Amino acid sequence: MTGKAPIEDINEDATEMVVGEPKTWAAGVPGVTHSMGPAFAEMGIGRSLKLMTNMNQKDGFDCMSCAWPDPDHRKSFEFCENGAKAVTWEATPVTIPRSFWSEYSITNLLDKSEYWLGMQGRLVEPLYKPKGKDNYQPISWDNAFRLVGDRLKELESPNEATFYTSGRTANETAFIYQLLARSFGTNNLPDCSNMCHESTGKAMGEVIGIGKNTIAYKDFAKADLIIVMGQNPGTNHPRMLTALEEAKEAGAEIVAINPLLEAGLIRYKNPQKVKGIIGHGTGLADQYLQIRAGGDGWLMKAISKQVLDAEAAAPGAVLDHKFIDEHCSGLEEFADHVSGLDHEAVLRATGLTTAEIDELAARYLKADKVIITWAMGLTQHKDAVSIIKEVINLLLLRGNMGKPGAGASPIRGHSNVQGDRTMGIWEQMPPAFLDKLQAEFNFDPPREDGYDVVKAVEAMLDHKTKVWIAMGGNMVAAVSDTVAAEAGFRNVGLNVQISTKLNRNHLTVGEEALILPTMGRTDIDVQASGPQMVTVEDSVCAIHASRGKVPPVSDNLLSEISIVTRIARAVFGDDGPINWAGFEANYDTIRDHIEHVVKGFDNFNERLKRDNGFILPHGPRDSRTFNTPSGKALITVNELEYIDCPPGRLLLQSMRAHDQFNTTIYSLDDRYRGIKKSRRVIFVNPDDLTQLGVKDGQIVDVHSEFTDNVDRVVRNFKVVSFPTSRGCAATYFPEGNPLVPLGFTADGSNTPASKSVVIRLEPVSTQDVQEANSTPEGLLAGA
Ligand SMILES: Nc1nc2c(c(=O)[nH]1)N[C@H]1C(S)=C(S)[C@@H](COP(=O)(O)OP(=O)(O)OC[C@H]3O[C@@H](n4cnc5c(=O)[nH]c(N)nc54)[C@H](O)[C@@H]3O)O[C@H]1N2
Ligand SMILES: Nc1nc2c(c(=O)[nH]1)N[C@H]1C(S)=C(S)[C@@H](COP(=O)(O)OP(=O)(O)OC[C@H]3O[C@@H](n4cnc5c(=O)[nH]c(N)nc54)[C@H](O)[C@@H]3O)O[C@H]1N2
Ligand SMILES: [Mo]
Repeated sequence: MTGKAPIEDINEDATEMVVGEPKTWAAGVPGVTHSMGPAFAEMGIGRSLKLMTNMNQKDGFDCMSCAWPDPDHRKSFEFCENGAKAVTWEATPVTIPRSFWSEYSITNLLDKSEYWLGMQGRLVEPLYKPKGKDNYQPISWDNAFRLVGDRLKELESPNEATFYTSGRTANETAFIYQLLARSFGTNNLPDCSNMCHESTGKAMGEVIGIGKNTIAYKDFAKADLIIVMGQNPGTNHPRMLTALEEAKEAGAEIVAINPLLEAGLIRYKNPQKVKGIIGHGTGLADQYLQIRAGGDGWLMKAISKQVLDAEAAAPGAVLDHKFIDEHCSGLEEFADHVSGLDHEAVLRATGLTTAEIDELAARYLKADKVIITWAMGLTQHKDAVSIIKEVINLLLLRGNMGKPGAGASPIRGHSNVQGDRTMGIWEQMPPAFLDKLQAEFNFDPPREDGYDVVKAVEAMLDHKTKVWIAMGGNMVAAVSDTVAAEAGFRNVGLNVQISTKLNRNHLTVGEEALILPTMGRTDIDVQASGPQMVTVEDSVCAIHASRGKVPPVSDNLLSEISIVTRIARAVFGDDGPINWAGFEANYDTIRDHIEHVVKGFDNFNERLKRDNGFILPHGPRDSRTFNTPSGKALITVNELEYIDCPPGRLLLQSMRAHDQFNTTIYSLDDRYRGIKKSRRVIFVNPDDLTQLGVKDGQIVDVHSEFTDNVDRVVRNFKVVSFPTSRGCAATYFPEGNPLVPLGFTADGSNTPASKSVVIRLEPVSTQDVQEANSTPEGLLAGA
């Protein structure tokens, strides 16, 4: 099916915004109706039900909306509102007609919003933008692959090519994609994880030897205390609310730490229960700490100090001495360091009161089993790596690791971002992995580190990148410093995007560009040996199968694996040592290689067929073993940053609205925060508004302030008075990205520090806004 009524672009006008009261609970009946209504309307009832009843089921497909794990006992509907949106967006039968590409030039399309681009329907034919032309035009698959092969073979150095990955990519695809890059000769494998949980991987990798969740799903129901930090599960991991509800019913306390009051953390109405449909639902947070952004490391340190003080008062009764003696190092230095912690500095950095901090310490000391979960509210700060190390310190002191109901629980974002890493998507894979790759495939993998996301943009700006290949994603919109990123992408010789839907990255291109349309997770994938499945790894290291359930919208679509293998054959031919054609014909052959190269995948195919999946081994979780140089978990001393905000300035974070998936915008609304009809919003505490002399509802330009003195600005945002902590403001990403300088990244992980940006607001007159709005603007064109 091609086309339905033309999609009107949405008006990116902050003056159109409708602001209501923020909600104090999440999900419930509106959650269900919000999810099913659009699905039925867009896909028809048959296709919708087929998809919804197969989502996250054992023989179904894995939801692509987030990496939340599945419970052992799955319900017949195991999905949330936002999962339904993601599936509907992907499995829409609407396709982009061929006439579209002559009708719209790239320059025209740059004026359209991400919403409009994504709503045009599925990409169904390969497209080529030749040198000197401003339009994409259809190209055959054969010619497309020949072109990519030729351009790669013409390079002077393999490092002139970069291979980006977005975290939806399945394990099998990721494995052969990194194999393609490395056998070509480069470690330039940036991925969305560089912008996401890289700080987590770096911190946990250093101190406990592995960057992944130390708990299993069932541990939630066994915990005494669950601390949810820097995470908005009501929007980004809605099924987590069910796990929290179950934990609560089993007696756990829940503490939320977040500058914003987030509806999903306050109260939950489970749409799958009668009680959720009528009545008040479950109150979730027993304590809600509205922390100053970036203050979490200070808070953790302050709680650790209280733990150590309690131990001093009752020696032997507070710390888990057995665990620390056997498994940890660094306690003495840490105790010494923390004893000098300046309480006033803690209050200033956290914005909390002594009473609030004491209450959390009392909860922590009372609990035998504690889980701390976190996401982007911790990872995207300048000293994110230190903040996360402080979380681990606190857990280690009382042995909250490698026992039931306790542990560190970073909740991943993209549905397979964790699996992609396991498969070798990383610009700095360790030598042990490269050695195995060398032994299995008989070539010398490059050993020097490649580009991460930020370095990839810098390389583009320096004209060092001739070929860019992206397995999904929309990096130009996802990365910081939009203006610099767009300039970088225009320097690339050939930009190849393997995608399901149109986005901004297809339009910010240099001389030549290709769009290679591909199947999504929902699509049935049949190859020479029959129907195929792929696998993914969720946040708790569970590997499971995913099988598409609906026929692809066009016979012309290729699977991601077909595309990768055919690019490889265009480069290496068919006589090389790697049997790329065999990979395409039967994905089991890829899994056989994974089994030989990646630890934990023994009998991969067999276990998959027998049990539909398995849990990967994990030293700290399974046996309290730590793969660090000393074999111990490290309790570490970290100097923490205090982000100073001069008078008249605010500390800005950028986060997701309820109706978006990263750079994909489903609508302009953010229901739980009471925002409708525009995303150009900046949330500010009412007392700060009074102090700044800015009115609720005022239209402002937002300028960020950095020492490089470049004026980075986004224009015409509406100020909304909101319950966020004092001195802090919030806006949405990607709209906020132009404010973050490319070089402003977390120490140690190089993740854009998009959640601690110092800004000032400059009111503009409504007349100026109207004039500005009469010129068409793309979603990101406010910069
Ligand atoms: N529907 C939907 N689901 C998604 C996504 C999506 O876009 N839409 N994206 C997926 C991806 S890739 C990811 S990584 C995850 C992201 O999941 P989240 O991390 O929940 O995403 P954000 O919207 O960035 O929310 C960050 C939260 O941290 C808080 N925060 C900000 N700064 C601080 C701080 O300094 N301290 C503390 N304690 N809190 C802070 C914010 O107020 C906000 O509540 O979600 C995944 N799931
Ligand atoms: N300021 C700020 N910036 C941020 C963040 C933030 O919180 N604040 N969060 C960061 C985070 S956590 C992340 S993960 C990144 C996200 O960065 P990316 O992963 O690069 O971005 P997405 O928006 O998830 O990518 C969406 C595109 O993927 C393509 N796609 C969708 N499904 C498929 C598929 O099945 N196969 C293929 N091949 N393509 C597909 C579609 O074309 C779609 O337009 O953004 C980061 N940027
Ligand atoms: Mo993410």
